[in-house]
Amino acid sequence: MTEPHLADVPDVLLREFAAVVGETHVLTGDATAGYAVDWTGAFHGHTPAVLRPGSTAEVASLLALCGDAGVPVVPQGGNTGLVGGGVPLHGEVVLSLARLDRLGPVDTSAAQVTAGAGVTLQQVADADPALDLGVLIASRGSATVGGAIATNAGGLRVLRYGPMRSQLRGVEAVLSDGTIVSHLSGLVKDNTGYDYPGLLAGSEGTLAVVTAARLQLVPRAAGPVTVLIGLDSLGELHELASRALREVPGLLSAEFFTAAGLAVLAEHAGLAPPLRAPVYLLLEAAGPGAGEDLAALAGDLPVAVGTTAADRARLWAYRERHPEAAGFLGVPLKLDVSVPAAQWVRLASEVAGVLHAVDPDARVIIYGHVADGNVHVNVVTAAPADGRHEEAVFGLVISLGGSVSAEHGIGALKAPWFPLVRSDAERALFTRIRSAFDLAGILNPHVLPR
Ligand code: 2HG
Ligand code: ZN
Repeated sequence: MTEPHLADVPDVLLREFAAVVGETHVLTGDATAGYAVDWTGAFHGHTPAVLRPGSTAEVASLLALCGDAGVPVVPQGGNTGLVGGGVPLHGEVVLSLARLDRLGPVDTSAAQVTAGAGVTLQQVADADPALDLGVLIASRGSATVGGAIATNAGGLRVLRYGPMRSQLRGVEAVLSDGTIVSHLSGLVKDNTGYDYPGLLAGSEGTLAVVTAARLQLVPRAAGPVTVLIGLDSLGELHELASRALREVPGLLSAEFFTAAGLAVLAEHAGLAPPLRAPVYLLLEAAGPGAGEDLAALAGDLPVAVGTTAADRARLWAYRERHPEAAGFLGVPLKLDVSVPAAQWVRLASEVAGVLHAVDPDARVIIYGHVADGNVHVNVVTAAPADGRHEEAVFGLVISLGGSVSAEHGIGALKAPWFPLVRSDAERALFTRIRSAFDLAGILNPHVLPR
C-alpha cells in the first residue's frame, strides 16, 4: 500500500497550534500512533499532528487556523467507531475532543445534563442515581458524547429510547471557520427554526465539531430482569421477539446471537454457554410485572434468568462481548445492516450463504438488535478483501429493501456503496447542506462522499 499523503502542515502552523493549546497538546511523530488506527486494527492512517484542545474556544481557534490554511481535519472522540470515520486515513490532522470532559450538574427537574464532547457515555449514565442515559452501547466506557452524536450511536435500547439523536436537547458546535454555534437551554418545546442538533447527529464529523450537548436523561430502570432464551431457528427467534414487542410493556432490549459466535467466545474468552441452542434471544424488561411478562413469553423454552446486577451482567456478557468474537479469529470486516421487519429472517438466514458463495472459507458471525431489523455481520475473510464481501452482503440487503448502515455510519468503509442507498437528488442535497456548514471544506473530507 502506498503511504497516504500527509496534509501539508508547515512548522509555523504547528507553532500556531501550540500557541493555542500548549505544546504538550500538539502531538507529532510516534505519539500520534494510537490516534491513527481504530480498535479493531482494520483502519490504519497517518497524521502530521494530533491536536488536543481543552476548551470550546481552543477548538474554535484551531479550526480557524486549519480552515485558513486549508488543512483537512478528522474529529475524533473515543475512537470506538467501526467504519473508519474517525481515523486519519488520508493524512488529515486529528482533532481529539477527549479533553472536553466537563460534565455539568444534573438538572433533576428537567432530567437533563450538559456534557462536554469528551465525556464518556458511562459517565453520563452514572451522573445521577435515579436517572440514566437512554443510549447503552458496549463501548460506553470509552465512547464519548461527541462521537456518539456524530455517529448517531444506537445500541442496546433503541427500541425503547431511540438512538443518540433522540436524546439531544441541544448542542454546542464549532464550524470550520471557527464560528461557535450554541443552543443548550434544553427546552422541550422550542419551535424556532432548523433543528441543527438533529442534523449534526449522524453527520460523521462532516458538518461541524460538536463540543458539548444538552442530553435528555431517562428514569433508571426499576427492577430490570434479563432473560436469555434458547431457540431452534431464526424464524422462531424473530417471532418471539415480535411477540415481546407487543406483549411486554416494559421491554428495553431484544438482542440476538447464534451458537457460532458463542462458541468463539467460549473458546477464547472463557464464556461457558448457560444453555445450548442454535440461536439465542436476550430480552430485558423493567417495571411492574416485567419478570412475569418475560416468564410467560418464554413458556417452556430453555431460559436463563438474571435479576441481580451480577447475574444480569453475566447474561449480557454473552451478547456484549460479541463485537470481540471475530477479532479472536483475525482482523474482522464489520458490516452493519438493516432490513424491514418482515425481511429480517431472510437476511439473518441467508447472509452467511451469500458470503460463502464468494469466499467459501470465510468465518461469519452474526448478532445484533433483532427488534430494529438490524444484523451485525462480522466476517473474517479468507479470500482477498477486494469488495466481494461487501457486494455480496449489500446486494442481499438492497434486494430486501434495507440499508447498508443501520447504526455505524458510512465512514470510509461504506463510501463506495453510498449511492446504493441514497439517490442522486439526495446526495446533491447533502452536498449543499455540507457546503453551508463546512465553509472551509476541511471537515472529514473523505467521509460521506460529496
Ligand atoms: C454492537 O451492537 C455494536 O455490539 C458493535 O454495534 C457491532 O462490532 C460490531 O459489529
Ligand atoms: Zn450494534
